[in-house]
Order: sequence, then structure tokens, then C-alpha cells
Amino acid sequence: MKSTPVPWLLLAALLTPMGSGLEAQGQDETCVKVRASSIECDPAQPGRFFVVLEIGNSAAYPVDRLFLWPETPGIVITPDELLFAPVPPGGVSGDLLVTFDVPSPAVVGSQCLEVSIHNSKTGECCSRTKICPQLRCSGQLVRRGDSNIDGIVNIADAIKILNYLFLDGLSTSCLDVMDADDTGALNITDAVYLLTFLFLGGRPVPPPGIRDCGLDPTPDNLPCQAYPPCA
Ligand SMILES: [Ca+2]
Ligand SMILES: [Ca+2]
Repeated sequence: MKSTPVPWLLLAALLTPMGSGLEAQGQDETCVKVRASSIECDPAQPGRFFVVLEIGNSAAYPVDRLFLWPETPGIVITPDELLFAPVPPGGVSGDLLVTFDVPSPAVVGSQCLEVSIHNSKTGECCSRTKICPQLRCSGQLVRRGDSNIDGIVNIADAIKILNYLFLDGLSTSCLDVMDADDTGALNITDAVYLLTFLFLGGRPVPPPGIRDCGLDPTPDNLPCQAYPPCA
């Protein structure tokens, strides 16, 4: 039987790359370079971060508008649309301040957002640029209650608190972990709170708790220079 050339044409068509031309339309991934020049916690509101963005315009046209979309549901970026002084091709913007509100300490960390830049007058735009700032407070990861900094919480930690409070000459690299009841102050109630939790079924130790390494989500004046078990 004589074969027809049609299957070969179909095969050739299937093997021909098709994606690049379509993806290029309006999806220039190099049109903007974004970096977070600073990230700070809001000491009055856990879960709120102030992020200063800076953009480099690699597009062939001036841009003056930025859109931001968080990848993680529940994260709110304010504003998610910024208008700013036009940045010419090759130029760099000034500082662009946005606020991130994360719904719980569990999502604190690297959070990605998609960025697009626009020329609000001509409508030219490009997108698909992504940035993943590290949303962390400046501070140590700790286990609350681990007062003697050995990585586990037990009666020795309550004793450490009492020794710190009532005996001279004891030092620590992390006062914050002694604040077992998270009042922001150290006193005998921290030892009592810890003992009650450990032996009498008392209320749990506040976040980050005794097992998981995490940041103290409530601001206070208890320093923590180092906490090696979570380093
Ligand atoms: Ca301990
Ligand atoms: Ca306390």
C-alpha cells in the first residue's frame, strides 16, 4: 500500500516549537527588575511588615505605575497599585513603600508576589516578574520558655528564671525566652506560669511556644542576642 505524506506533516507540525512566539506577546520577563531595599516589622502590630521596593525599568518606555499580586491567599498588600514619578527606560525608581499584612505567624518568611509595570498614559505594560521578600522581623528564632537555652523546656528552665531573678552573677544571651507568660516583663510569675504549664496542665506557653522555633510576635524590651538551638 502506498503511504500518504500527511502523517509526516502532522508529526513535523507536532515537533515544531510553538510556545516562544506566543509567550513573548506582552509577557516580557525582563522589563522590570524589582528588589526589596528594606523590610521592617511594625512593632505595634504583629504580622505587619513595611517593605520598601525599588524598581529598575528595563522596558523600552517610561513607566509610572506598579501592580502587585501576592501568591499566598490571605496576604494583603497595601497599596497593591502604586503611581509614581515616571521612570525612563534604564532608570531606577525612588523608594516605593508597601505594607504586607500576613494572616498568621505561620506564613511569615519568604513570600512571593507578581509584579507588573505600566505606562499609565499609553497603556504599555509588562508582567510576570516575581519577587520573594523575606518577611521576617529582625530578631532571633526562639522557643519560649527555654530559659537555660538547651533546646528543651522542663523544670530546669523554671529554676533558671528564679536563679536569674534572685541570684546575682547569672547571665544569658536571650532574656526574651524567659518571658514564659509573654507579658513583656520578667518576674516570678514567669517561673510559676512555666511550672503550672509543665505539671498542672496550665495554659500553653504563648507563641512561638516551646517546640517550634519562631519569632516572638509581640514587641517588648527583652533583648535576645543569640539563641543557638534555633540558629
Ligand atoms: Ca531548657
Ligand atoms: Ca513575663
